[in-house]
Amino acid sequence: MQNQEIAKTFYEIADFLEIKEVEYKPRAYRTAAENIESLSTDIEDIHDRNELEEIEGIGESIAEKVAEYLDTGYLAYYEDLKADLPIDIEAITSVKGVGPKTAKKLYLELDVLTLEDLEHAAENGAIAELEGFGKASQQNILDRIEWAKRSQERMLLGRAFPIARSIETRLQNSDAFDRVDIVGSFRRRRPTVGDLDILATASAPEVAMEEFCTHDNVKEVLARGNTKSSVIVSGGLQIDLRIVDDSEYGAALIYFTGSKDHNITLRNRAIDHGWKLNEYGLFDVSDVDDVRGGQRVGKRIASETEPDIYDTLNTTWIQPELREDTGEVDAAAASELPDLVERSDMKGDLHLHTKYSNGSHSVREIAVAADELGMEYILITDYGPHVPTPHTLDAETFDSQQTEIKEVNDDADIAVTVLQGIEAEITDEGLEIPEDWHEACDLVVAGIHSQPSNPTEQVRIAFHEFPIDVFAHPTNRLINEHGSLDLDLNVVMETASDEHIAVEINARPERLDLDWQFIKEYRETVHYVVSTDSHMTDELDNMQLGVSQARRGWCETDNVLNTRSLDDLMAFYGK
Ligand code: DGT
Ligand code: CA
Ligand code: CA
Repeated sequence: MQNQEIAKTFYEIADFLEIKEVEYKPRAYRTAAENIESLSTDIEDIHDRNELEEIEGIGESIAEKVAEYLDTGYLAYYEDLKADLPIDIEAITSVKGVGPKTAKKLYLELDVLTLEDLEHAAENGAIAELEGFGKASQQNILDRIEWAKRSQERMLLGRAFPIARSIETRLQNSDAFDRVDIVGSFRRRRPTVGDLDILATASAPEVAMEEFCTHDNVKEVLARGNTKSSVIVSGGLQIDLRIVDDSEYGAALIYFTGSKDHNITLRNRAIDHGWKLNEYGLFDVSDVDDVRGGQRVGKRIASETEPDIYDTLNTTWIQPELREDTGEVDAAAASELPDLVERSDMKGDLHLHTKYSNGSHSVREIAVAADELGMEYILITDYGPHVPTPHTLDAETFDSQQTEIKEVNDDADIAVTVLQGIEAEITDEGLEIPEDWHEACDLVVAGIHSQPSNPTEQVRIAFHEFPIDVFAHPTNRLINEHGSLDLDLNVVMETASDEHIAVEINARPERLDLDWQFIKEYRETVHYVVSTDSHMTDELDNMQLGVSQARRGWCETDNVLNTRSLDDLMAFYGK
């Protein structure tokens, strides 16, 4: 899986071309990078099928570059650009406000090659001295550098997903491996992962390790042994592989799934029984003088499977998404764990963009794709006026969209029901959309895409005075880019509840907004919807990411409105 690596290379090419003031091409490479980054399929498979040019935004010339990279592991065009300007452009421009041209200037004047160089230059005051910069922009860089560093250290779950799946499938299909599971934060579906942890069994561990460490995708081997190895794969992600004994697999699964705090709570539960729990098993150490005398001291009472261990500890098995030490062990002991919502419960998607705003596909294309995923209904929500983007609907495009939706609904070959909606901006004036749009829309989704000075009040008033059905990406955070709106969520959630407005769990990898901790906190107060906010058909599959966050927030089917049939959904809204 080299999707991320290629996307990153194309982002860099776009930056280098922008520095050279080449016209049009930077945009083309950036679009290609965005589309490749969001692909859920392995780009190598697409190349093998000779279908690179069928990827949205990829024409002949860019397809050739992808092919060259995949075939040779090298892209001459990129290497030439990089030789001219040997800077870590991707890292430096990941600092918000530092564009490619600024990066070039910082290189020429201050020899800034890396993010670390940039941080030093800002800390020692050199940037403020530069013409056109000053103290304020230097401080701005310092403030933003933490976000940039984080984005270098933790990969979005949605970006790690295809990489993880591809490695998992490869190892599962290999004769050298028996059992294979991805554990760690990935298994718990944290919104970002520091690395991927893989647990496996193998009859000949040396052979399995050899295969793992020498695969084409491995860029660097950090450590290599017979039971544990760490490598960096294409795209920069670290993968830790541990091979354990089959008889201890359950204990290792629990240990390496974490979280660390969940493990500590479990271990304390074991200690209360006079037992010892570690990565090798659950041991009765009541007859043992020194429990520190070894890892496998005492009498082994459970270790083969996770349920064995949880059962013996007198709790039910705990879903990995819940293992964050927020009360799940006590709930499991009382048999009161939630019956978590599942991907297969989802009947609709209530936030989708088409070509009428900045999506890549038509209403029909989105409908066909949603149909294939088995959705019962979808809500098309292109941007209304005042969303800060050039791609908003106007009277004419709104009408055309309405016509197209009707055509698709009349097409007997497409089973999914397409609803007309809108993603409206909440401004100081509330929702500034034409009166007749309200009538035409089946449901209205509203959100904030700017930085108002008092968002809580703005939201509260809009909720009271305008017919809003779903509050989109409530905090407007972008993981690894910027933080949340300064919202009083208590007020927002109470008002949403009073006004019968559902709160969105946005499934885009960089949003996953509302955050799971708040989902859990407010699940008794509001109804949620999980929506993909897709801008292309490939993104519809992000539903699983959104659902995983609802699960981390302890949501059951009842907590999530779009698990309901269309009739029941509309009944909720009194429509
Ligand atoms: P990450 O990689 O930062 O996204 O988060 P994790 O949770 O995957 O953490 P990682 O990769 O350092 O370790 C994987 C699991 O191994 C972790 O979830 C729990 C377990 N583990 C690691 N170190 C410790 C430790 O010192 N104590 C305990 N109890 N468990 C640990
Ligand atoms: Ca990890
Ligand atoms: Ca790890």
